[in-house]
Amino acid sequence: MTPTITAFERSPDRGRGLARDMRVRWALEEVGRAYDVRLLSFGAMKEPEHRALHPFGQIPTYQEGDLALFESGAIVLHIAERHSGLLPGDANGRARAIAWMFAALNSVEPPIVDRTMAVLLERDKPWHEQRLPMLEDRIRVRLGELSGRLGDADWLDGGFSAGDLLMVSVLLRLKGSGLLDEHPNLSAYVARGEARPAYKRAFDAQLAVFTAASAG
Ligand SMILES: N[C@@H](CCC(=O)N[C@@H](CS)C(=O)NCC(=O)O)C(=O)O
Repeated sequence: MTPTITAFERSPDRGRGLARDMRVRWALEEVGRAYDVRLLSFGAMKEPEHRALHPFGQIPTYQEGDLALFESGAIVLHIAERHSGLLPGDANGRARAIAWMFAALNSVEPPIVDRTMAVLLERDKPWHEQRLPMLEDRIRVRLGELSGRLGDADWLDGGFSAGDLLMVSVLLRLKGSGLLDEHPNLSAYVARGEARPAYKRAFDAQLAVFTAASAG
């Protein structure tokens, strides 16, 4: 059965690949799984019909037969567990790749999202100029640690995994901030992720939605 995911009808990032359905699209592309997309307006996301799928009224969701999932990390894990290509074959390697998935979402994404929200929503606050450097320093700490661990390896733990997919997705949110450029190995890591054919297919598909909405 072809899974259906939900995505923004008109993404606020203007098709730059940052909306979180991108991670799900990328995972599906990596494992060669076709999928359908149901587009939602901001209003529709908050309606009871969608909240039955997603308690927080957000995207992405994932439906496949009787299964309905929310949370991009859970969806990527589900895809990775049911197809080959995103998790190593050995049990310990799988566990470590899953740890990197959690690290991306729990340890690296939160300070990055804090900065994004501050830049988007708090620019006019009198304390914004003081708060921003503090938020950026928190990110710098994480990036320094991550950079040290990655070293000159291509991926975080052996071959490309769902851990890398989520970590690259999270780091992409820093594009344009200059923070990633402080660590050439992390910039190269993100570029390796973006160069994967599956990433490009997912990006193009997401961008096509925004382009079509803008033309209409
Ligand atoms: N932790 C959730 C976050 C989901 C999320 O923040 N989705 C955003 C799009 S990237 C959204 O739907 N924003 C609209 C809203 O919250 O009203 C996940 O990883 O799926």
